[in-house]
Amino acid sequence: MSEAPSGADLGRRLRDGDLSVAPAVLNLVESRPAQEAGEVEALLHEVAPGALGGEARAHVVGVTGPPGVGKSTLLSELVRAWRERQRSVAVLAVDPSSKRSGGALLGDRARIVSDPADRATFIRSTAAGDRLGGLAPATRAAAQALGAAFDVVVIETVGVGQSETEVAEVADTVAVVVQPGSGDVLQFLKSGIMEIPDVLVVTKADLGTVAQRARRDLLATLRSIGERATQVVCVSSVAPVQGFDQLIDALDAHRAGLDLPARRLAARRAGAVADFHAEHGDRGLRALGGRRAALRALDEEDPALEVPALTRALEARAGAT
Ligand SMILES: Nc1nc2c(ncn2[C@@H]2O[C@H](COP(=O)(O)OP(=O)(O)OP(=O)(O)O)[C@@H](O)[C@H]2O)c(=O)[nH]1
Ligand SMILES: [Mg+2]
Repeated sequence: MSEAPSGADLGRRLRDGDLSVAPAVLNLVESRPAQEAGEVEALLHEVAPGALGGEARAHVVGVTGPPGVGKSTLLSELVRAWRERQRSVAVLAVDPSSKRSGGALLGDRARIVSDPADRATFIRSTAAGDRLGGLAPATRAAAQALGAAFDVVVIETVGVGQSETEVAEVADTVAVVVQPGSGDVLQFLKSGIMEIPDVLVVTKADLGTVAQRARRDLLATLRSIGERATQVVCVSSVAPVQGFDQLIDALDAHRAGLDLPARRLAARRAGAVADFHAEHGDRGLRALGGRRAALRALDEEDPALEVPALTRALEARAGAT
């Protein structure tokens, strides 16, 4: 048996565009023993902006929405549409099933389907973090690492209301998937419970005019709260499949309008605070003066630092106060 490649080795290979290391990268970031933490840090160091000479190439897309809305079916089609455009795609699906109470929907649940022989597609499910709607630290690390090699990295999470907030910390673009005729998203948007998504996707357009009506209602609501930038796209993920060109255009348009370095820097800082919180709890965060103070403190750190180095900077501060 050959030894597992080191974190630095994996990072260098990602930097060279080697997509075949994706499974090994996931195994490393999901590994439990604490001695692997140094390896994860070495991996992330190799794919930090300092080593890459700029931000990672990938478009990091968050896809979120309530259970059963059709996210996985949509992603099967979206991955296919991206691959037709010669873009390599990694999907990190966050599986909350251990937390799900009802389970009635599970029987109806679709898997993301992809061509197993295609080396430029990588799909992996990981367990959700401990915090409600939380992204596991492994998912954040995997997104950062794979972003150095893949053209698109998708993070799929279940939920609506809170979950897009955490996804928004990591992703360049957040797409929220909604069911036609579901009024709750309208209410969430109006009441401010929900952060405004970058793209809204109405699924199951094959079911008829109800999808177009949902799109008009969502657009009217967005206008009424002064949000004109969010695009609303209708798709059908089952035959006749439709809407995926428009969806890709909407995602690309959002990415093209981004201040990417600013968004990525904010993502790394939020990731460091999340990792610090996971490790040291509410008490640790209080020692730093709370979440906002922790984020402000990171303003003083080198913008090119990778997440584990930022987390250590927070730990040093917490120890010093
Ligand atoms: N008619 C129609 N059915 C769809 C469409 N997309 C998904 N479905 C169906 O909706 C059900 C749920 O789809 P999933 O893709 O599993 O939904 P999900 O959001 O991933 O669900 P969870 O992973 O459980 O949160 C399945 O039976 C799909 O076949 C669509 O565009 N049209
Ligand atoms: Mg699913």
